[in-house]
Amino acid sequence: MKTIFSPLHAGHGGQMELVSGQIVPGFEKPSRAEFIKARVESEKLGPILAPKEHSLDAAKRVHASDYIDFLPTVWPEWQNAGFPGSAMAFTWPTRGLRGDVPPKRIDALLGYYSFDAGATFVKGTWDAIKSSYDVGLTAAELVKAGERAAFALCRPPGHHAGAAFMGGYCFINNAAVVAQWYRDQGAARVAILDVDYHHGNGTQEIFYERDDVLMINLHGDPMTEYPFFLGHADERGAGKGEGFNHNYPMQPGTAWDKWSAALEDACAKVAAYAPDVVVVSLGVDTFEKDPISQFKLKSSDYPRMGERIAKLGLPTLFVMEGGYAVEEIGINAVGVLTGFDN
Ligand code: Q9C
Ligand code: ZN
Repeated sequence: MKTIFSPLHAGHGGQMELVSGQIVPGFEKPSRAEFIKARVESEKLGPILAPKEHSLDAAKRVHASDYIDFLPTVWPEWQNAGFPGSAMAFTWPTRGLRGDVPPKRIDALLGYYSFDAGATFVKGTWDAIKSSYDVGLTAAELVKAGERAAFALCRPPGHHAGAAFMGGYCFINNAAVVAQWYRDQGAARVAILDVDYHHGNGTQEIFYERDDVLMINLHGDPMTEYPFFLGHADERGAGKGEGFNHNYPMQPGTAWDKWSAALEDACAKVAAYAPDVVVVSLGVDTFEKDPISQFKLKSSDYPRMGERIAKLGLPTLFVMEGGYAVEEIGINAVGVLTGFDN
């Protein structure tokens, strides 16, 4: 299959993040995408193509317009304010505070438009976000034009970003953007299968009241795993969307036997839904050696994941999400894709 990749992701680098009370170098770093690209090449997965530029209209179909307009202003405003370091939120409008009045300071606005301190900006961040969005849409166009599958090598990832907030290394929700784009291009139904270790809270929020986009999430139980505040099994959709959201929270230590049983159930639901296209939020932080995750999948499990998804027999767009064991991230992510292609 073809891969879409942009070198502009690399400008989003050198961030710091808050872990266990310490500020440490960010896990979501540029080498992630470079290792995946190198593996696409060495495995001869297929051609690697540059993205086409797109307007932000497709982003505004799933995100609030003011949120999308805010993102390119962050780094210039942070610089105007004279703040040192990366642009990072520190105050959030939680229960009991006003979440409806945007303040007039850039550091406060970062809190208004986020749910954690995990989506930070440096000089090249906006260009990387925009390139990741272009990568997603360009890959989506390949599948619309008749390719059986395509790989959007997105960085930064997207699935924690909601309609009007960033967080968890995510800014624009690339998977949600392409799912909505397929609907707008005439697809009757789209299924999103999120296999990242973390619950795709942003994607769930965006489609929670809709029956035209099926959302299925396999992830660490939010009782003990990030993002903590969404992703329980009783979240099944609302209104028209009731019954079109499915969560499979799993315990720390989950290995392929249990994980693949959840995938089997998920695939049965996707097949029953009979979507025109499947969008896979492809995170490989389920890997046993992932430095921030607690599942125990092995490198040999990823091709089996790809094979099972291929068995659906549906046009499929893979959108890169998480995975932080950088030495093995290419082996694991591309393992899913070669497993799909075989
Ligand atoms: N102790 C994605 O995989 N918290 N985002 C890390 C480390 C944030 C993960 C804490 C994890 C975000 C796209
Ligand atoms: Zn993740």
